[in-house]
Amino acid sequence: MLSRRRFVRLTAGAAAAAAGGGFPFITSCGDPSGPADRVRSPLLRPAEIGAGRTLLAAPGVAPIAEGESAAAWLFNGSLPSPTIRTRRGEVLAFDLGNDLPDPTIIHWHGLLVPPEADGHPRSAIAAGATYRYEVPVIQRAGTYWYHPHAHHRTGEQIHRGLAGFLIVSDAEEDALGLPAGAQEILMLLQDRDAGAASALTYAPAAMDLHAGMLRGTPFGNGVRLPALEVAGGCYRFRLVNGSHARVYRIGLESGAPLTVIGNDGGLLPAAVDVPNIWLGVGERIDFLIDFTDVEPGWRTALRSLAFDVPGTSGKFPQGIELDLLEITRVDGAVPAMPALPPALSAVAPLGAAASDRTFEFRSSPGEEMHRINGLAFAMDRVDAMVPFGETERWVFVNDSTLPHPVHLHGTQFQIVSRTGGRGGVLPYEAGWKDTALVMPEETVEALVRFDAYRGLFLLHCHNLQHEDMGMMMNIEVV
Ligand SMILES: [Cu+2]
Repeated sequence: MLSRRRFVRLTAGAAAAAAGGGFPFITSCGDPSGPADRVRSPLLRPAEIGAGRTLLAAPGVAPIAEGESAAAWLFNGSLPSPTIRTRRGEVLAFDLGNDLPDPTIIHWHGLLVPPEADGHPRSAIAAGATYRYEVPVIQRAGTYWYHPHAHHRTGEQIHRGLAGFLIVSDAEEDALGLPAGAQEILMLLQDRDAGAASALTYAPAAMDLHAGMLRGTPFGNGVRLPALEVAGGCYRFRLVNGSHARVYRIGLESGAPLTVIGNDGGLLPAAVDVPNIWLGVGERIDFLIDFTDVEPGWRTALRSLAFDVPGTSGKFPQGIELDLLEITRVDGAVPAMPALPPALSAVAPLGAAASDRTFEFRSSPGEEMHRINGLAFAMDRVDAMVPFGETERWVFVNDSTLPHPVHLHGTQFQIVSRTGGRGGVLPYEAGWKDTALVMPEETVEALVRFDAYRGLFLLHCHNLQHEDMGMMMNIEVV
């Protein structure tokens, strides 16, 4: 339950919001291109499918706001792609069909799958072909996602609409009694151009190939400037950063804390209240907000707070303030925050590392070059051979002026230190991670152990332009 102090803080922004006038909500930043950038639309709930069926990638048309549609590339005709719900112990079985004009393949981001099901770009299928996935779900409960991973094409295919949630549940999570149904909010965060004519068109400019595509208008689940009505009580928010390059620093307009319960690899060891959350591309965050003590009509916003990053100047720089989701309390009664146990989940430390590896992420200023240890991705070159079952200490060095969200396939890792930049491991980076945000001047150390499958996996920057331009390596688990 909210303490009195928290209630006061949660409602502190209400008077200011009320004084600012009613709907439509005015964003404080973004592309000032006209009314399209101001009017909010309801956050849609993605369509859902189970763990076995067909995913057909094909051109289509999708609504991006009330009364506006855009040409898109869609899985099964949906924007965002349908949410796949599965459970530990089930089998994830899909036929991917490709009706796009380009090659594609699906990567199940965060999921432990054998290499042939991991969406390595060498597995990409041509237009008209199909690909069969059939993998046991050996995963902890958590917020995972899926998206295309064909080389040089990931940015465009995600941009045009191909990305969705993959939600895994298990008995450990069931026991917590977390908010579900209408009280579970999934939101795929992306930044785009505001207008329907350009929002889903992929045309990166030269600057975009350096910093990555940064645009001025927040979208949630494919909807421009989304809004959400909550009927009091406690809501669970599961967010994926599905943007190209945008780093979000997520907090409530009122400054009230967010109760974080999970991240990339599922539940945290313990819930933690934080004022805001850094979320790099590819990362997920899972938090609770309790609206029990606010009155109908009260309003707030989930916001990305302003922050400074050197080196990303331009029309839509990194670190601008964006109002991601307007939230309005309406009439209704739903349960308050469940009593969370002191320990949410058992996360065993990986222990002492047998060896070290260093990966230096460098983007040369003024050039469209993004490299790891000086190398650009080569489909058939193995860059590191890693022994199965052995714990290693991996050091990610960001030797550039751009954020690099570092993503590893084939396992989940544990972040143990961050030096430089933000200067420490953040409380919501505990537990299991598959993506680590490494800001400029930061060095992040992680313990890594591959103990699910042998074979070829990937380490790459999840800035989609950086990835497409070769900031990626082949990792072979032997
Ligand atoms: Cu990068």
